[in-house]
Amino acid sequence: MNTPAKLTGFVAAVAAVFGIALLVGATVGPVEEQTEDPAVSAHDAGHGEDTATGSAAETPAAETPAVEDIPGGLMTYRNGYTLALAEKNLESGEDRNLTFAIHGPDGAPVTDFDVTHDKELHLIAVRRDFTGFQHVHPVLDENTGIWSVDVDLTPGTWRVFTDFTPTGGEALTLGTDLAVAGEFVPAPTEADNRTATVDGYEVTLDGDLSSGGDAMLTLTVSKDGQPITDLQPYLGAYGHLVALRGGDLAYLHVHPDGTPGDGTTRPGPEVVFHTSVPSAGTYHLYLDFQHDGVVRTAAFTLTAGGTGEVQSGSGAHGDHSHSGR
Ligand SMILES: [Cu+2]
Repeated sequence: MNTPAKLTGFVAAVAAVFGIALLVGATVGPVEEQTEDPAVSAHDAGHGEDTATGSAAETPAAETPAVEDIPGGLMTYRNGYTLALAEKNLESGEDRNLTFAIHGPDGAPVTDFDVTHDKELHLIAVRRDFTGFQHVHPVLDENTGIWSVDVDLTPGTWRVFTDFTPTGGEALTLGTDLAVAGEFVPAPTEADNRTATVDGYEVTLDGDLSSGGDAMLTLTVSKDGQPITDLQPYLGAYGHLVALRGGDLAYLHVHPDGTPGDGTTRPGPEVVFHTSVPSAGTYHLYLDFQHDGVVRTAAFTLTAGGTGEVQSGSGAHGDHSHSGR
């Protein structure tokens, strides 16, 4: 047993790490005070091995820039969680089984999820030319962490989004590509479209998107010229809206205004949402609404004004796009 010598060596190692931390702090640390905290913890660390290891190891990690500003859906891996499809290819047509898992920070499939919008996980599949859309709710095998759901996809490349909150973690939207075999005919570029018709229902979209600003979007549902005033709740709201950016299919969070039964939110004909877009450009929006027991989807295309710049931390965005594949 040579504890004093061992401890001396350890303190030297901590001091070396501390020195590096100070250098890093001096180079990228935004304020002077930030170099003080590591100094205190590294100094204290000399008296106790366990806490020393943790403090020394965490000091450099604390300098890593955050990735919160990147829109959802662009990454397959984020915050330690990975979306893993069982197969990268799928046949076209009805009732094709899609199987996947969400791997957690420990590498194992996650089996505990919080319920958001009535479900533990929402799966949205969009063909990359925006001509196909599916919003389904896979079933989890709680023993294996394997999710499974039947989908109906046309030939082409699809983006698969999983929207979930791992228990004890933050809400995440992970995305990955899925190739569907068959004859693929790309859709022509679509102009802005604020009126959608589905199964005889007409849905109009009012409101504008603008880079960096909060937007209020009002969707109005009618059929045969008559406003629909008895929409049914779907996923805890009178509508569920998904917004995707053209080009990269960045997945934006959209919040419904009001909830059924709150005493003020009416079941149509208007359904109101709030969102904000990170840049100018084209956005594709999909509204799921329920009436007479059937969920239908209305699709829109909208161009957001603005400068075209990412609204905040543009330097960090550039850096992270490389690691975010
Ligand atoms: Cu859903």
